[in-house]
Amino acid sequence: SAQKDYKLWLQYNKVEDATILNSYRSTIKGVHAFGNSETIAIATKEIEQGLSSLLGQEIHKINNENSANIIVIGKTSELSAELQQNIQKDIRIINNEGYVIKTLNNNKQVLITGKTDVAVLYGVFHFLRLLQTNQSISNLAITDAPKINVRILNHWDNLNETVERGYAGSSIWNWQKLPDFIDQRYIDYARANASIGINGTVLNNVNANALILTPQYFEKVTALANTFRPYGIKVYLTARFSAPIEIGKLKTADPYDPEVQKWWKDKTAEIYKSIPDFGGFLVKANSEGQPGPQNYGRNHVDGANMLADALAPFGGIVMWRAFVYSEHNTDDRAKQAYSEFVPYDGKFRDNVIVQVKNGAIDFQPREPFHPMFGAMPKTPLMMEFQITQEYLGFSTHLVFLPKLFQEVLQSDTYSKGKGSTVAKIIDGSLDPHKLTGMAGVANIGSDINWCGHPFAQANWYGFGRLAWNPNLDSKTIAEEWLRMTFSNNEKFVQPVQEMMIDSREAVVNYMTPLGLHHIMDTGHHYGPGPWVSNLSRPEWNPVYYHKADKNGIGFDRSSTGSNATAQYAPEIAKEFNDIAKCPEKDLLWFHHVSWDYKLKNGATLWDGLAQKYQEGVNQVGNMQSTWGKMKPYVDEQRFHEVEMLLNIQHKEAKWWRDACLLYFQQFSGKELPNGVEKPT
Ligand code: GCW
Repeated sequence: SAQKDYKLWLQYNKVEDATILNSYRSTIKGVHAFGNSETIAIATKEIEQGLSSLLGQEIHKINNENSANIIVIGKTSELSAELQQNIQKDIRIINNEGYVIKTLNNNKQVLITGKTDVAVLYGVFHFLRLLQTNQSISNLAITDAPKINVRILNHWDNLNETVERGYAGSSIWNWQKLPDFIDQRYIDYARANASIGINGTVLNNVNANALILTPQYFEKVTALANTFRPYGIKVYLTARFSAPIEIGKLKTADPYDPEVQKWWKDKTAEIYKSIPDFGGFLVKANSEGQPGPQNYGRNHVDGANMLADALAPFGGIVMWRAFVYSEHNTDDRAKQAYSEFVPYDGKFRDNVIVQVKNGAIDFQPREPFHPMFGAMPKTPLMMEFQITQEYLGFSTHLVFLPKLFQEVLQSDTYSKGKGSTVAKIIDGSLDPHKLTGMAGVANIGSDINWCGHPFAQANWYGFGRLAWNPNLDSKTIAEEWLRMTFSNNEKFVQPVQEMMIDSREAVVNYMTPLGLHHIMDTGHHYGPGPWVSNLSRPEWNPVYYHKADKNGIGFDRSSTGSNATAQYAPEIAKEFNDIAKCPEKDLLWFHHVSWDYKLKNGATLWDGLAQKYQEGVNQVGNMQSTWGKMKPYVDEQRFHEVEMLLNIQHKEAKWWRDACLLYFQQFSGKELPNGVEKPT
């Protein structure tokens, strides 16, 4: 069953329900494929093997395209004229990556087609998902297409096999054995990504090493690009801004310097020579000590546009990160990215997209949406989520992140009035943009189970699904994933789905309730550290964020404080700014609140805070008891792994509660309310 861990959501267990199994068996007798590209070969193998395993009987290729009860796959332009006729109308309305899955009346065939081979592969995975989740496959008429163009993983992988903020072993890229040794894991990685529609990967850390841009590494990157291509995945690299100096022997990396411009043009051309579909560059510049255009008195636009000009002739893009805050800037860290970037709206080249983290600080268990969303209508903005759990208990705590992602995506920015959700901004439907994207900082490593925690696989899965359709419901995602990964038994699916959905609020409650943030121990960010105050940069210290004193707790970002609220559209700014209207989940993010302040339920802030910490502990207790009952439905190994991890999570939820309450109690000077366990 170590193999089960490795197989992710592509288990293809034999369908257990006899009625469903029989209906599938009578619908599917074989597979016919049009076309002979590598991608079609992969799609054919996937559907043959997937169906054989799901149906518990061999499903073979059928040569006669007119046979009854077969699955027909192929790119629309390669289908028979008759089939093309059948599908004409459906195909017209979808983009190049979209597909149609349609039951044809003639011989009860199911046709899976799209404009490209990769679209067919996506359609095949969708069809298999229907069976994996025991849905009906009669009278199918599905058309689906991704709403976002660039659906991409960001690996924070270094060239020495370590992974920044990685909690699942070492990097899966074996640079030493590449280019000649193609690890089976690269293929399995591409297949898993294709199954959820991910179409890009940035191989290396945003804290970049310029060596990745040397010929020695190009060979290796090319080998990976060749492996991923048939799965529809493009390779991207991070570009270290000072590379012209470090590997190009130039004296400067000033984007105004013609030699520097030429260096990047030549470098880019060199990449495209061996990787004709290279995706482009991801850049972290003038952020946390990384070099950038500001080192030369230039700005983000100058830097991004120089790289964009080098990539444009080949169709490549620049993803320029907005994660900036400066040691020289004494303004509220939460305001700095907006202040720095919003004035540049409309100044970037067409092939630049600005990559914005979901919140203004840094991947906390909860943050209000980043105020840049909605504030730069003339610039495409892409979402950056963190799938790896840097601030959410690494790969030890079970936290279902699609719930967090959905909360952000469905937040209303009001940038064009009510209903201007973050989802509509990043999918380019509110302010029409052709270039759209969503990035997820990968939680993938060399561990047998890829992600460190069996349930962390759901976060990779859910990221992909939301990048495809940012309006999906996290409940649906959890249910799909559970059925595909573990079991279709209702007695398993219902309670565990609830457990996953609740897990997000649980972590907020036992770590950072009511809008608290960034009070994790510093450096590694694991466990509580609200007392830490000795780091060189003030905004690296937890005390900067909670500001607890005898009068109360919280960061005043209202008009009486840093006025970060003013960076939001007036409708929400008003709400966040007013302590009485501010959603309680964000209260201490925006306000410094007195210990005696009355919360909506009548409790004082102190009592309410303590109760939230306790609630978090109780929620993990509930997760343990839910999981405890699932033994009959799960293989022994995964059952036991999750059980042990939940035990740690419970212990650590108490650690969080006790550490934070004992620390904050020094300021509040109040007793713990009834119902909150006293630390022992
Ligand atoms: O979340 C923080 C991390 C850094 C990371 C940085 C970033 C890659 O603590 O490790 O560096 O953000 O996103 O650039």
